Amino acid sequence: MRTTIRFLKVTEKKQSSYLQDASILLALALLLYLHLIMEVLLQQIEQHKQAITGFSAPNTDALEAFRIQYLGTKGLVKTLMGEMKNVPNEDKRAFGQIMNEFKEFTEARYDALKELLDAQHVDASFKGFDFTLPGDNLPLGSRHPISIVRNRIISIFKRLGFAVAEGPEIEDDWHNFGALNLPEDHPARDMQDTFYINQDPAWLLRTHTSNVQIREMEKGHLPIRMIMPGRVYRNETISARAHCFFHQVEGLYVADNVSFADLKQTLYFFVKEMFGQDVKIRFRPSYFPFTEPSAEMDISCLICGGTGCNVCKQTGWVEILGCGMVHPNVLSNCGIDPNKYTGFAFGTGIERITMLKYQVKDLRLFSENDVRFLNQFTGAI
Ligand code: 2NL
Repeated sequence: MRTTIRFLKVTEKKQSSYLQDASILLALALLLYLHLIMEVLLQQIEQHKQAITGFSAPNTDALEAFRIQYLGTKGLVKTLMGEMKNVPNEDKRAFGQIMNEFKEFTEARYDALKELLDAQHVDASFKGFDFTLPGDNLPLGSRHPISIVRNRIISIFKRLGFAVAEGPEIEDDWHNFGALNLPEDHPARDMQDTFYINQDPAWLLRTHTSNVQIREMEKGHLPIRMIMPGRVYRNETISARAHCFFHQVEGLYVADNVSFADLKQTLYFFVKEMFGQDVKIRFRPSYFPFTEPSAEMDISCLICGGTGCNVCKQTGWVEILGCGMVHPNVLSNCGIDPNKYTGFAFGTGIERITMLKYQVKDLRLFSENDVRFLNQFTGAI
């Protein structure tokens, strides 16, 4: 009984040991097989590389065939990448690196083939081309007359020590009207004259560039010697003499002891630089709510020299700007003591000056973008 048991035990032991040996062998075989797969894959990749290097693409069809065969969604690179699942775990990293390198190799070859083809294409299209022929003339653009005149005005005033200031085109009631001493019921505030913003009528399109002067004075850094060029908006019916937007230059000089004599001499210098040394000026009393006293300035007619013609309506004079001494209320509205400081201000339309200087008869020409008009300013700066 005992021996039998012993025998049985021995047999069991032997059997299990054989089984173990067999499974080890099997595992070894599998490992060998998998490594063989890896070997085979590497050999295949080498062969593919040779084929890729030898590939030539004489035309775009061949190039596209290359792309589909190697780099397409069902192409070789993708297919080989799919073999990753058959690679033993410890080789996956190395295989991944080899495949990445293969992919980059194939893409680089594709780029090189494409570049070669493109270069051939360019060469072909220039075949028989005479490079000594003169080139086509490019049409030369011209600066807009309003810009030409604005720049000229800026450069004249710059020489008198005036800086340039700019400000918002969408403005509130205070900076466009209130601070300028315009009473609540002033006609300029009317919907008929001013564009109000529909969504919020507290905002409007500025009707002059005086808003910039107000903003500069509110800063409180004196003296102020500045000009304010910019676009302004008024609700007017469009005609040869009026438009719903135009351009203005306003000027402001606030300091100790600024007088009407300073105003006259500054503006006289400006018009002589702008229109020529022979031009004469005259001042007529006028009224603006923001200046006191106020005046309008005329220059002698540039067309007839003062003898009378259509442009000056036989008077010999043409109106060019409005001006005056800054109203004390405007100064105090901006926090400047009117008992300590005085100032002069003026305003003029850039379109008006441009029309006089270049004899433009219709205001609409400035905004129609007709090259037959604009081309006449080629070469002017
Ligand atoms: C015109 C008249 C003028 C001003 C504008 C001005 C601005 C401030 C204070 C006082 Cl902040 N005045 N500007 C003064 C007089 C006339 O413009 O006919 N413009 C086209």
